[in-house]
Amino acid sequence: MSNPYQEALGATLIERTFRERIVLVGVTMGGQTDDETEEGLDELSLLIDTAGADEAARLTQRRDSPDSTFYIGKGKVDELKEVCLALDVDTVVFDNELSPGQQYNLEKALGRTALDRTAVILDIFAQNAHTLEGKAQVELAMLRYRLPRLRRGAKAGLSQQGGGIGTRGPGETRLEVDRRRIMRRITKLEQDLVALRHTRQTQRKSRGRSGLASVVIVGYTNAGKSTLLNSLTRAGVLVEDRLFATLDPTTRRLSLPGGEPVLLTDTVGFIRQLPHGLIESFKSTLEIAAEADMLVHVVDASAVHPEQQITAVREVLAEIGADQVPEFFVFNKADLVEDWGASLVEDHQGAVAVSALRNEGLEVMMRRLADRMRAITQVTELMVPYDRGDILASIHREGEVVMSELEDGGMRIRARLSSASEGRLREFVVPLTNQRN
Ligand SMILES: Nc1nc2c(ncn2[C@@H]2O[C@H](COP(=O)(O)OP(=O)(O)OP(=O)(O)O)[C@@H](O)[C@H]2O)c(=O)[nH]1
Ligand SMILES: [Mg+2]
Repeated sequence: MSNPYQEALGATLIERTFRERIVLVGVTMGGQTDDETEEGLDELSLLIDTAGADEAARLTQRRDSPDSTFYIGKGKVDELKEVCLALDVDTVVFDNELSPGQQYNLEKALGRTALDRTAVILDIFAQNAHTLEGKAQVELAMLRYRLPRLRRGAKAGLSQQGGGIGTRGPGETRLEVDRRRIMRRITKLEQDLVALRHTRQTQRKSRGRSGLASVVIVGYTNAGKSTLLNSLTRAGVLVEDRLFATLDPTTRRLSLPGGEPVLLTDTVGFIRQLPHGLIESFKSTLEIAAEADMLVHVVDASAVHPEQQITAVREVLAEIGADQVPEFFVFNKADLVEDWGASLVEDHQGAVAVSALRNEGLEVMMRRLADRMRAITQVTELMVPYDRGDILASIHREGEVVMSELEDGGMRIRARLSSASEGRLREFVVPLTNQRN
């Protein structure tokens, strides 16, 4: 823009309309510490920043249980209103999940928009979905979230105050129309997604026939999953220092050293308290992880509490039925970590430390991954004499036994073993030529 007047106007417009300012609210409950509440709010602050807004202030309260009307106490609601007035803020966001009723009551009492963490995550997802399937999944999640909250929304809530919610009137009738329209749209989206899921399954089956194993990168949002895929395969996936930059999966072929090529997929990241509705709507995307042969679990080793992020990721994996898939830990952003503490890598068997950004540690990672893949795909046959209970025990401990049979000379076992275990057990391995089929 050349006109200085227009430039100035543009700048003001951006200032006024672009970055909304928001008051954050956190509640410390039960055995939680104040630090945990603050850390939750730090993450919420990142989320609203990603959604395009700024934190103006934060308010916290300690409670035994949520207030059924407002989530926080009435006194705290008054305080919240004063803070909003003083800072000229129109929106508050709770780090906890609000029921539709609580959300409505808060908006009425505050005269402002009251949102929860779920609404912010949905907003980010809506901004970042690009494929047909991603968009449909996000829209479905948003409509399911909106349906029980139809009467809310600061403006709707306020304008209906006079007439009284729940009384039959023009507003109510419109509400019913809206509700029916949304329900029809939900049904349509569900049908579309079933069809898309079907297509995806067919594609997967044909990939399965290609015989390539599927390795899926999972992990907390912003851990560096897309950076890793790019470094390994030059996939050119968008990398951003923002949460949920990736929603739609990308798959590339990756040749492992001395092994078969595999298909490596980068997909949506997880977060603490990932809204259940989103998980439900993203089923077809998340299925990729559940059906993988191996999960590469990328962890940001420079995070304040990497272990908590691991726990959060595992909770989501369990919810989508991917907790039985073998997991390979990759501790990323090693370049940012000076003190590894005693145990991060040691505590997780077979884990490696890398810097996906600087291409460090990736060769070791690839070799380790190749070894793990070999272990889960290749079956070794062993003959173990009866008096070697120690060997039998270590095969069961270190590998996955697919068959064992009593024979004259001892126990014939077929098992999937890592190359390290196979090396140790070399004297018991039956040469291919002597194997039974
Ligand atoms: N210092 C450092 N930064 C890294 C490393 N790997 C990734 N990053 C940065 O971390 C941020 C997030 O990286 P992404 O690859 O987008 O992370 P992601 O896990 O795909 O994140 P989502 O798709 O948003 O869930 C970016 O700013 C990257 O540049 C690393 O090894 N070291
Ligand atoms: Mg990503």
